[in-house]
Amino acid sequence: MNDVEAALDAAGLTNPEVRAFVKEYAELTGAARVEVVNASDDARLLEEAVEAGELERAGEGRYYSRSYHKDTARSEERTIVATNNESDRGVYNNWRPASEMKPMLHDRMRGASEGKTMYVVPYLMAPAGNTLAPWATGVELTDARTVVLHMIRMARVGVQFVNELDDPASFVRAVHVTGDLEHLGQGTDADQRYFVTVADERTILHFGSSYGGNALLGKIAHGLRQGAYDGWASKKFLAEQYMLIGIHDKETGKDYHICGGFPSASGKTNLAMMAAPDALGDRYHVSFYGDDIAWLWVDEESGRLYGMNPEYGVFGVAKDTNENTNPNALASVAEGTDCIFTNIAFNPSTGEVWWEGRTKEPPADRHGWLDWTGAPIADRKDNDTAPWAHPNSRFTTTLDNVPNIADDYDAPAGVPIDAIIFGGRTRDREPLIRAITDLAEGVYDGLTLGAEATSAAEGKEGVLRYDPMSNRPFMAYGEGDYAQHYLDVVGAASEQPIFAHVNWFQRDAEDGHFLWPGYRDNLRPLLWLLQLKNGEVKGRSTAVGIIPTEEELNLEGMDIPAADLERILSIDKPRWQQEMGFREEHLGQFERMPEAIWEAHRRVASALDDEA
Ligand code: GTP
Ligand code: SPV
Ligand code: MN
Repeated sequence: MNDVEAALDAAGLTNPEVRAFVKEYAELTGAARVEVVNASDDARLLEEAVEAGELERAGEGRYYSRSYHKDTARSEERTIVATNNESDRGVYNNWRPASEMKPMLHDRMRGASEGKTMYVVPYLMAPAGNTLAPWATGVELTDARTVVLHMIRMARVGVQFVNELDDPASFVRAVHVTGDLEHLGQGTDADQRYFVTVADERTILHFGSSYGGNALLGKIAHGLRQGAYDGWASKKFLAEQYMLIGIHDKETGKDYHICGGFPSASGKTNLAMMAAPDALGDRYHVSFYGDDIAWLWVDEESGRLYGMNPEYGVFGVAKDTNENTNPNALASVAEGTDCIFTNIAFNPSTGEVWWEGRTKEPPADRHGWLDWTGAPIADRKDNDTAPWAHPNSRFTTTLDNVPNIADDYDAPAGVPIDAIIFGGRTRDREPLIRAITDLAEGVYDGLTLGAEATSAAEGKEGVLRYDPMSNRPFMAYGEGDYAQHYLDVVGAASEQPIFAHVNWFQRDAEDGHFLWPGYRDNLRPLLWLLQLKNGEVKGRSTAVGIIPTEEELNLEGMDIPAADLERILSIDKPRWQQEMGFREEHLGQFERMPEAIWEAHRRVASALDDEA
């Protein structure tokens, strides 16, 4: 183990607490060697990964990786929040005692990295100098080089972040051990995987996957679960699965910032990368701050609610990304960006990539193409309709590759928040947008967000489930306590953000087509929301919020059938009344749900009954 000391010395990693942590887990996992990573190691590590066959070149400055075929998404039932206090048990956090989970994970990790390199990845989940930086520092230990390459893209990485800590012990200890992927019984009764955040010990122990949120521990495990727990324990902030955008109005010179939660694979990245529709582009510009995580706090100086994106990159869904839906996403993975694609279809002989929805039809010449499992497409039977790319296949690229990245995305201050929106994939009932001006009703609305399950998590597609604040898979403590903390943080702001519920996914009951074209046109309801907040439009009041009149919504340059428009701007009262019963059941599961939330529920229910 003297080699460990030597490696840490050579890398200039001086923090004694980090050194002790590295030594402890190098010993436990039996790793053959230790290597400290800085972002500047990226080019060399890419070369090594290509050499080792972990990545393939997909043209100039683009890379391709394939994950094990049973390791393609987060696994919610294998994900646990453990603490030393049972009152942290919630409905969704799969709470277990720390005293049970830590030894169990240590047993699984013991000797499991034998012969491998243990990479030491010090990271910061915040713009440097941000007021929440003390909660944002961590060290991920991982035995997978591709995980390191993803972490360099998704987080700010370098030894300076741990060497500079005021309190050398104040970093999140994150350990990722891949395990023997072919023998973990994924999805069976003998499943060996466990993804555990020991929240009150600020320790993350993930075993048995090298995919996405299971393995990039800065992102979901720290950025959401640990962040949420720390934000509550410190009473200082919220950590949410939110996108964060700026809207610049060139005519008035004003800047607005909107953040919002949509469940996994429900449109955050697409909204954040939005190019304004052609007809509105002369006046409005949308800038990207974040597409998956926002931390929110009240700024001491101004008293306003502020937000920032703790991440440094985008881990985006590939499916349906094309020139029409999301030109900025395509540009962010162009040649020369050093992006990494995972589990899409790949043609190693030409370096081309493809996924469902990239073009209307797959490449006509199937020669050389491999599907996401590596099987040649040309060998497929004619009636084989299996997708070429995995539905949860993704691209990973850094924020500075995103064409509409905000000028000040890296500034320590963060940005003031004007509006908070929630939206799920809901095929009926939810209108295009309904605005909510009352804090408790806004929080109530977030808590009753429902969506159809998506491919980002293992589960049944098309089944509606509640996903409070789009945080169901990331909930770190009890939902009632969470609701109270949300009310406290946002309620303390001097100027209240306006809330809204949006739905881009309402479908025609007969032929199933989307009633709203979505993507770039989603700017239109957001502009209406800002106008409403500014008192420039009035909307139409309903029991479930204020919705735009047809005249108020800017539809310039847009073609939408009148019947579809009418549907998405109306309230289906019987469906809503039925929904209120489901909500009562849903909220009733949670302990310590604040009375303010129940009052909001009763207000909406009785307003619905009163409505003509
Ligand atoms: P996570 O990274 O899993 O948290 O997902 P996300 O919320 O960022 O979702 P993303 O923007 O990647 O979109 C997921 C899928 O929804 C993609 O296949 C998109 O093409 C599709 N999508 C996004 N926005 C819209 C929209 O406005 N309308 C329709 N019909 N589909 C959309
Ligand atoms: C999500 O599933 O919400 C993601 C992808 O953002 S992952 O990082 O895998 O969790
Ligand atoms: Mn997400």
